[in-house]
Amino acid sequence: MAKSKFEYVRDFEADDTCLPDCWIVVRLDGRNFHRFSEQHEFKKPNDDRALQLMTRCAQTVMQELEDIAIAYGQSDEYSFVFKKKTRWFKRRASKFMTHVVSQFASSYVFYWKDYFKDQQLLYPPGFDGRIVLYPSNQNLKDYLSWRQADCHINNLYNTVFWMLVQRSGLTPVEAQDRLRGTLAGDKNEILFSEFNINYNNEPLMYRKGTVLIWQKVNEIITKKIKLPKEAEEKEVEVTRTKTKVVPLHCDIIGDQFWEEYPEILAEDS
Ligand code: DGT
Ligand code: MG
Ligand code: MG
Ligand code: MG
Ligand code: MG
Repeated sequence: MAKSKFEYVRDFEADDTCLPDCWIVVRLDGRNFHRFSEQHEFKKPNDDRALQLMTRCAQTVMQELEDIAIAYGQSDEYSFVFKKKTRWFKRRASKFMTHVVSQFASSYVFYWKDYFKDQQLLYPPGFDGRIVLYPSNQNLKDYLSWRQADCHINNLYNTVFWMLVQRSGLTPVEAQDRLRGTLAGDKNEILFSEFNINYNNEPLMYRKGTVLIWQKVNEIITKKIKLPKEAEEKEVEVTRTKTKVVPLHCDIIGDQFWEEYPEILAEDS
């Protein structure tokens, strides 16, 4: 094919191929969700609608894009882990990042009303994205552990903070002062002795965030078939095995999760 004299401008494009054999992680995060959550009256500290909408968007990303082995989300962020051996878009970093973030953002608007019902979406939300490569399985597990530990630390803090504000009538500054320098044990103790809350009984989705993995599920569907010798169509039940994106709210820091789902880190992924 004949090339135009302008063709040379292509050479100005930077090569952003991701290193081979590394896990490719894309993490996105809501832009200024401090304001967004206030304006849309998110329940504090955790709004089920908001968290479930985030997960719905992440499921869409996993279903629409290729080669995502696992995703992890909490608060206004989600991380997507692409398989080590993926050849999707020749491993170009910009393709991974922009496809993940744009698919997620459009899904957020598209599915908004399914979760927020009468609460109008007041302005178009945005998300930032970053990409990080992890060469070993241990690095990847440590990355995901880091995000889940972050979820735990923030959620414990926020749970006590909002109890002090909403139930004890402290101002946000007073609550902040009260919690300054406290350790996890102290916060658990405040929750228990002052509010009769055992932190371990708080919903798992709040404490652990959401893990998305692929799982085979059996579906029973009814099919209409026409037998050659019979005039009428007959309904029969057939079982189909489908691979679906399933949300879990479990610990991913310990070994148990990885032993239960060895296929996630399998060599050929
Ligand atoms: P950024 O990410 O630098 O653009 O700024 P923000 O404001 O998004 O900051 P970030 O991502 O560190 O913190 C997430 C914010 O989102 C934080 O202010 C709390 C809010 N948020 C996330 N999930 C919930 C929720 O379920 N309920 C409420 N009330 N707020 C939430
Ligand atoms: Mg931030
Ligand atoms: Mg944010
Ligand atoms: Mg965030
Ligand atoms: Mg195009």
